[in-house]
Amino acid sequence: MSFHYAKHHQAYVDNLNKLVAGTAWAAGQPLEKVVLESAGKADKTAIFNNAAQAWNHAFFWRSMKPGGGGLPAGRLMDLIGKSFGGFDEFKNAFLTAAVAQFGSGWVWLVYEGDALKIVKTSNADTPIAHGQTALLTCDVWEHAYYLDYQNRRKDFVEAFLDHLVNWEFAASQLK
Ligand code: MN3
Repeated sequence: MSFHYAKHHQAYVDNLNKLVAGTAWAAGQPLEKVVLESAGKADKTAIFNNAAQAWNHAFFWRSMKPGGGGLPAGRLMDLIGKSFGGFDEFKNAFLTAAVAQFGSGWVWLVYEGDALKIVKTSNADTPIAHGQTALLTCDVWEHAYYLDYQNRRKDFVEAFLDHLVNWEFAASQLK
């Protein structure tokens, strides 16, 4: 995690700062605004990739806490029951999506249309560029797990769900 935070996340932030320097629309603007204004624009791909990766990583760190895991509570647990049929079903669906993401990307729990969904995004893509409210994410790029888990992506995502997930943070993102 320290390598991931200090090297990978830092590189996206440094690259983004270089790319937006001197641009009136992006320099000094909120990160989410830069992500939304560069999404889907062919002439802004490099800025989108670095801005979205900076946003996704910041969200990933907030999706975890020391001694996390366990079960969500309250409205979030109710929504998990309604949307997936139960917590175990949610967990299986999240793990399946994480393993199924081909190549680099992210697995997310999102809130859309009064239901929860699990979505995968490729590379830097992010649910906020698709009008979805992100509640939780796990980075499934190889750099996220290879130092500790080598090829065992599923073991990494299981450890994330069992020991790291910050359900209070996820609940706080519900609107
Ligand atoms: Mn990463």
